[in-house]
Amino acid sequence: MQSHDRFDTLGRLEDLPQDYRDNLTQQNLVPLWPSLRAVLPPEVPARKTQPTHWPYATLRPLLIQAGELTPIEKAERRVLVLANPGHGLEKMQASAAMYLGMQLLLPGELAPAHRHTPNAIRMVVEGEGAWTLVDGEKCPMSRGDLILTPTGLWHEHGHDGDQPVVWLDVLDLPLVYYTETSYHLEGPSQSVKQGEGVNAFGRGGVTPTTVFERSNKAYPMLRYPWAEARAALVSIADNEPDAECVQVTYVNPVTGGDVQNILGFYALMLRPGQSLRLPARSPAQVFHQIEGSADVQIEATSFTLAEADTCCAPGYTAVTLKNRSASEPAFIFVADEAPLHRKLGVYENRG
Ligand code: 1HN
Repeated sequence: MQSHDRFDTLGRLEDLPQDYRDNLTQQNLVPLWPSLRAVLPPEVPARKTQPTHWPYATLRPLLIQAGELTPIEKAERRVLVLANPGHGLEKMQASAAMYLGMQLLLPGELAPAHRHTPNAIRMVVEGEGAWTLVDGEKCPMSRGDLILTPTGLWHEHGHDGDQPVVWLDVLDLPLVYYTETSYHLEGPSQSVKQGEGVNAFGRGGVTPTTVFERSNKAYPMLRYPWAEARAALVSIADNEPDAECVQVTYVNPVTGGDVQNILGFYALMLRPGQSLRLPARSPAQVFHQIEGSADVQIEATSFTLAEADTCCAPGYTAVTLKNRSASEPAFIFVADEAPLHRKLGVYENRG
């Protein structure tokens, strides 16, 4: 009898005579049918990405210890990678396309100039006085600021303050590495140029007119101050008391599109006591608590995000976020793989 599940028991490798299998192997040939279900499972993709929580309270002392154990000259970038055990820690990935790391820069240190094919962003976690120089634009780093280091742009980090500075790096390294396009170049320290950046593009609704000579950069704005994103969220929440989701997307102010090609970045506000269910969509997501604390429910897994904590959720999974405070708003930075999924044509929202 034929039915819709007529292919449910496919032939196994062991069903084939050994000499036939040996002949295939010798010719670099592989039968598809024993592996077909593994690469094309029914309904929902196989995901190695596990819900994973990296509390800052336990990460921070280990990062400070890295500062004592390894001088910057021996590290170039002093980073502890937030690795998802579902992928294997050695793969250094949070999800299929996202890499996360917490980077420590101590007063007076310099992380030398380089550029590379993966796109990076920094989300500043703590400390004052550090800066990153991206494509000649000197970007001061304050808590909650988002700073872009898009593909191919020179960047280096320095620190003129007197306390440790820590930031979260989010890169599309796993994807770029998988496509065999990941490499870097070293270079001399870059000179500071008068940037346009936030001065030219930092006001919503207006951008500089382009008919006169302008630089026409692919990445016109590199630093997104937290004070501006926070103010936007608070004003949306005040203006739309019934809006369920108070969220902003970090965009390229000229195109209005995502700030980078592969990963998307957002800031989200939970009202006091609010519980917000994010629908099951194809991209994996990362949540980093900028202010306040929140309970995170990812199917059967739940975490409490304290300030500066980070967690990730696999794709095709609904996530519920709940502000633990009944009196203060909570603010969460979100990174996801939506731009990549849209470009690939595999983006889905399953509700
Ligand atoms: C990188 O260039 C930085 O510039 C940080 O701070 C982390 C992880 C992998 C590859 C390049 C940085 C990185 C990285």
